[in-house]
Parts: sequence; C-alpha cells; structure tokens
Amino acid sequence: MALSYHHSIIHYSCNNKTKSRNFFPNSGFPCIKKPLISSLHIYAAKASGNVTEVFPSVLDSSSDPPAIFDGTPKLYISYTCPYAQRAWITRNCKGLQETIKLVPIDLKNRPSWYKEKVYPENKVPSLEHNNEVKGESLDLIRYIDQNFEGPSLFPDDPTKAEFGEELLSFAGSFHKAVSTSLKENRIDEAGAAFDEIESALSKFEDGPFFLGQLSLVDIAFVPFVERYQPFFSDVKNYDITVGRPKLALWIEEMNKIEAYKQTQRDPKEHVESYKSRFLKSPVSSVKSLGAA
Ligand SMILES: N[C@@H](CCC(=O)N[C@@H](CS)C(=O)NCC(=O)O)C(=O)O
Repeated sequence: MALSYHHSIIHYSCNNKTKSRNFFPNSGFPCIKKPLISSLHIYAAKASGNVTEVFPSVLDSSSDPPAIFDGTPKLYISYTCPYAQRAWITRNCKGLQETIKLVPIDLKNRPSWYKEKVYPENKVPSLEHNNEVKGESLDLIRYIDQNFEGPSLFPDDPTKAEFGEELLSFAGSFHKAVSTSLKENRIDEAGAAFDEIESALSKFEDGPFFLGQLSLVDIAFVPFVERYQPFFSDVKNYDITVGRPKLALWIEEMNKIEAYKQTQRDPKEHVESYKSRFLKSPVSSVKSLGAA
C-alpha cells in the first residue's frame, strides 16, 4: 500500500485504486485487515467520520431497480429498520462505504422488483454479493465481517468469542422480551431484560463494550436500545440507564462512534413509531410487530 500525506488528507492506494481520506496519521485504513491502532472503536469512528456520504434516495414502487447483479455489492435497507441498521453499521465500521452500495427502499410502498428480482422474502436487510442475495441481519453482519476488507469485528480470544456467540443468540430474545413487556405494559419485565444487558456489559473490563472492544455484539443490540431509550423515557417515564451505569456508559460510547451515528434517526421519530406500534389496540400492535 502506497501512502502520501497532504495536510491531514492521506492519499493511499487500495486494491489498485487511489483513494484519499482526511485521516490523522496511523489511524488505520479500510483496506487493512487489522487496524493499526489498538482501539477498534477509534478506528471505526475515524474510518467513517471523515467520509461524507450522500445518502441515496429511497426507492419506491415507481422507481426503477438498480443494476442488479452488476458486480457491485449492494445492501438493501430501509433507513428506519433496526435490523437493516445492524448491517449498515457493520458496513460503516469496516470502512466499506465505497465498496457496498446502499439501496434504501420504501417498505410501505415497496417496489415489486425487490421481491421478484432481489429477495423473495421481501424484507430488509438483504445483501447482494457475488451474484447471490443473502438476508437475516445477524447472519449478514457476520457475513460482511468475514467476507469484506476492514478490521475484524469479532474477537479471536476464545472466551470473548464464546460470550459473543451467547450474546448474539440472546439479541432476539432481548427484543422479544422488551416488546412483549411494552405490549403488556409490564415495565418490570423490560427492567429484567435491561438488567441482563447491564450484567453482560460488566463481564470484561478492558473497554465499555460487550466484549471490551467494539464488536458485532454492540452492533446487534444498539439499534434496539436506540429506540427503547427515548420511548421508555418519554412514554413510560422510565430512564433505562438509572441504576445501570454500564449501560449508561455503553450508550455514551456508542454515540461517539461515527460509523453508528451516521445511521441514527431522530429519537422523536422512534417515539412516534413505537407509540403507533405499542399504544394502539392489542390487535393492531401484534400486526405491526413484524416490522420491528
Ligand atoms: N429477522 C429479520 C427481520 C427483518 C425484518 O423484519 N425487517 C422488516 C423491516 S424492519 C421488514 O422488512 N418487514 C417487511 C415485511 O415483513 O414484509 C432480520 O433480522 O433481518
């Protein structure tokens, strides 16, 4: 890899292409498998913080499809979907903004080509890569981590890896437990779920994240916590961080990561969306749960 410095802008060649980033020296490069610095979250913040990404327009039923299977990896998302957000954050943390194209679609007015030509399950996220389309957010974040350049987002250390697997399996039940508690207005049950998060965050002391350093586990949980925190606060008058200092610190640290910040929505929007999901009649709440 060839490097040259121009003020704080670094020009470098990566996969035979010349690229430039407004990096500080030694802050890491997206084409290097392992970061040059020890703290992955700092790497991730810098890796995406200096890329001003213009977010593409949302495609709806009146939009033409993108060039499907043209060789460009594409991540189909909805800007508001927490599952899609997991894959989007992973892409950003690995510095893949120029490699994986975002294709946002309007879930309420979905283009028919999405189900017909891209992803028969008709959900987001999905990833088009190497002439195949894959889905399921937890599978996708692992796939992106393992099949693209950029820093590894899962630890090699066996103890951390084992705990990481446990937490990734717990992510679904966590969301289910909190959603059910909201539907049934049982804050105590949600509290128990947040206590489990607090206890998981207490396991490793070498950083504020679930496995010490930022990993896929943080990415799996954060889109949901981003929605729960303002909803519990505004609607249930319940601060999920009170008595949970590790959770409070984790949220604070996550909010500093540019790769994640770029995917966040206005908390008010989350509150409105969760109000329509959880404060309606039980029948309509159950129906809309599928859309997370
Ligand atoms: N288990 C899936 C859930 C994905 C999901 O439910 N996505 C929602 C949007 S947030 C969706 O596409 N809903 C459309 C539908 O169910 O028709 C995953 O983890 O990727």
